[in-house]
Amino acid sequence: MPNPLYDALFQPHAGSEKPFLVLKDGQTISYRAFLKMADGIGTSLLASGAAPGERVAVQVAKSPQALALYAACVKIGAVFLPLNTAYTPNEVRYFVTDASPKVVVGDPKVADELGAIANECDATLLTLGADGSGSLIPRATQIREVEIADRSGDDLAAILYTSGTTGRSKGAMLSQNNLLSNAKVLVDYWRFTADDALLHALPIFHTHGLFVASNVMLLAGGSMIFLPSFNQDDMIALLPRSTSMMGVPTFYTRLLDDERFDGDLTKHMRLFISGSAPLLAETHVEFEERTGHRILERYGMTETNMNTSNPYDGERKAGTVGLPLPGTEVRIADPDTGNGIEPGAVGSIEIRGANVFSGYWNMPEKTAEEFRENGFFISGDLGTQDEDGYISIVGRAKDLIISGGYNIYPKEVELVIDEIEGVKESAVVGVPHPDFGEGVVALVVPEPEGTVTSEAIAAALKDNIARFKQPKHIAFTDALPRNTMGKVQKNIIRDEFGGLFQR
Ligand code: MCA
Ligand code: AMP
Repeated sequence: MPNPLYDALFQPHAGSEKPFLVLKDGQTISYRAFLKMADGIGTSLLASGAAPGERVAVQVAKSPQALALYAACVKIGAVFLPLNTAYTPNEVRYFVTDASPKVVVGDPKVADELGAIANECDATLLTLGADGSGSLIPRATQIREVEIADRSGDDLAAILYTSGTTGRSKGAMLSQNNLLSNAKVLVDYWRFTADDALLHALPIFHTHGLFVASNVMLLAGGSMIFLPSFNQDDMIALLPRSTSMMGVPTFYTRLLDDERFDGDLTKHMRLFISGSAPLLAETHVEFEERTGHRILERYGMTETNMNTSNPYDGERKAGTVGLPLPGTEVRIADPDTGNGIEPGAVGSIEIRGANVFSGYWNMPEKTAEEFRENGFFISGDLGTQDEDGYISIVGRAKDLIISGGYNIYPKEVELVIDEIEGVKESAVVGVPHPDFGEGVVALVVPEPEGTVTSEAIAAALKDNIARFKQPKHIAFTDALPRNTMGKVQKNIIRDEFGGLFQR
């Protein structure tokens, strides 16, 4: 029975003893062993009610088993719904309620909280810990080879939630074809082969680490040096065994801050790729001076996978995100009308192609708002295109902060702060941060007689929103700067706090 994504990514490796994952301690997991792990997990999922088209929500630490859980979902046709491990139970409740999965897989350490959430939504809770154990993993004797579910390219493979400007997260529905078409283009464009060993230190609950890195390596038949998270010493130790690396800009600035990181350590590397957040041109230049390698920067979104990339051969222009990928149309349009604008001018970056998602889960109106009638998806990013076709991202039409590659929507944080007793209103902005690119700052207006403190605000945020979204600095003011229309002038706040985190 056809299942295009499984047939392309996993099935070709059945029985292969080639190492797929190489772990920090040197242990290797062959493709065959990995697929067997996926069969075990598939057995458990099916027994717990997962079925083709049903969602499986997952909040677990990165491990070989966590990746095999993705493979299992593809095989049985369930819709994989990964969640950031930093999300609080409150945040997870929203996703689970919205997506109504049949199965929730979570860390045994938070089984009580997640169990209660799963219960409320009639889902079954299974557990998977960072060490790869838990009720998701059946005993060896119980493992059966599960059948490959019949799926078409238009069937959903995954839902990934992205925060919304209104504060409500939206589930981007990604079909098998969205993922597969993009993976095929990227393998080709970036010349990945079975000889590649990708240094993988990204989380696997987002597009970058899951689809861009893992799907590409599976399709190429290469191996991944699979680290639980980014750790500087591990990176330095394992770079010499890798041929390629994908990372957010923070990976690159941290490596450059380390004097052990030099040309010798990277001399056999084939490719360094950066994305998810802007890579400063100066990082690009410093990296080349130190290592002789030019980082290849690309641009993508949860809703679209990858859209543009600097070329493998040819000029990798610092400060640009490169050229539209084959099969993807990228245009710069008038943000208000969607009409064409003069070449070189700043406009709305809009995307059309097989990589573009089909819409937001249960949100047809939101979906309609973000597409033009001619099928172009409005990215919310502002950019220009130069005479050679290279795109540069110069700003955002959406009020978004990107911190260490994670997206934070100010509205979501403001809504929580505004609920706190003694707070009249607040404005949350991102300002330059040497490690994370942008750091979150909250400017708070207390009620006239209020006695609210930054400690009280931090305490109230603690259980509500993920740590990475919480302000790294809280300041108070009598009134927010507003223009004559009453709109908060966030640029003034950004200017005021611009130097806060600078070294
Ligand atoms: C951790 N912290 C952060 C972040 N990460 N604060 C702000 N922004 C962050 N990104 C906080 C923690 O809450 C903690 O706070 C302290 O920093 C140390 O935490 P730790 O876990 O030790 O941090 P780390 O391991 O050093 O993590 C930093 C990191 C990580 C390696 C940059 O955030 C990361 O792996 N980022 C990658 C994100 C990613 O994959 N994005 C792709 C999205 P405290 O000490 O105060 O408790 S996909 C996408 O964007 C599109 C599709 C695309 O184009 O790719
Ligand atoms: P996400 O919603 O997590 O998928 O984040 C997508 C957003 O990340 C895009 O809309 C861009 O704003 C940003 N992004 C991704 N890659 C780059 C890049 N190379 N340079 C600048 N911004 C980027």
